[in-house]
Amino acid sequence: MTELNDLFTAVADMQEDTAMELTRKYLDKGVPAVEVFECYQSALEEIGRRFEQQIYFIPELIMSGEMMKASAEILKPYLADQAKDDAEGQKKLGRILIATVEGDIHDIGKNIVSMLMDLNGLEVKDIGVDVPADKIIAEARAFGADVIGLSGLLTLAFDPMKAVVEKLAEQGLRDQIKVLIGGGQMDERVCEYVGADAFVTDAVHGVNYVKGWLGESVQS
Ligand code: B12
Repeated sequence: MTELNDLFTAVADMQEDTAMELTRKYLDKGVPAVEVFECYQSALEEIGRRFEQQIYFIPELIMSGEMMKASAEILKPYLADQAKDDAEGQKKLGRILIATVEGDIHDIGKNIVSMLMDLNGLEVKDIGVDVPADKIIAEARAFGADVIGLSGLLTLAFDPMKAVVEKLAEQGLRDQIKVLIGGGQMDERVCEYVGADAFVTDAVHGVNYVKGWLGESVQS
């Protein structure tokens, strides 16, 4: 990833035009889209750190979101090409319902996860952001979901995630539906607290978990 240092700097320093130019340049040169994407993700982590240090404020967070969205548009066809070979000709592996939990409106990561799940042969229903637990469960039932994927970037997202798992259990659905939680703050302890089946901090591992659960071999 050393090669992508200039892209990292452009994103972290909010130089959107340079960032988009470099994104196109690296993709044209054949750098895998996943690597370019990972560079964005670490630059956004740096932006988050600068926000915590009060070097950046809300406008920068908003701008970083816009940059990530613009880059996702450029990356999408390349990511699609990479996943096409795997998924082509296969019937859908299973169904995943995806939502950002109540109180949290971050959706860039969630949208990327939805896109990657779809590209990898899953049937995806993405029901948006700030979704209450009851709605998530009702939608999962109606959709016949095998997996519920919950996104949350805020510490405040832990309790709403836990509520989904508890309500699934109350309704006797916990054994039928796997729960995968994702977001930068997720770790073993949060996973245990929430009662989820697994946690991830990036989309690619999320796809691998789901494929593993639904009978495909897991790759790292
Ligand atoms: C952009 C951004 C925003 C944008 C979001 C725009 C949008 N449409 O999403 C805006 C400006 C709206 C925003 C608002 C706020 N934000 Co904000 N935001 C960020 C920032 C800089 C980047 C997030 C991002 O998009 N990353 C890029 C994507 C690709 O990465 P990702 O989201 O982590 O997703 C990946 C993985 O986590 C995983 N994943 C995510 N979800 C899922 C789900 C599943 C099922 C799976 C499998 C995987 C998965 O896969 C994704 C792809 O690999 C982060 C910093 C950070 N490093 O996360 C802060 C951050 C999340 N925000 C933060 C805060 C505090 C806020 C605000 C409270 C600020 C305020 N005072 O108003 C509000 C909260 C609003 C709300 N109620 O939700 C804090 C949270 C701290 C905490 N402990 O709770 C962070 C960490 C910044 C910081 N370091 O302080 N924010």
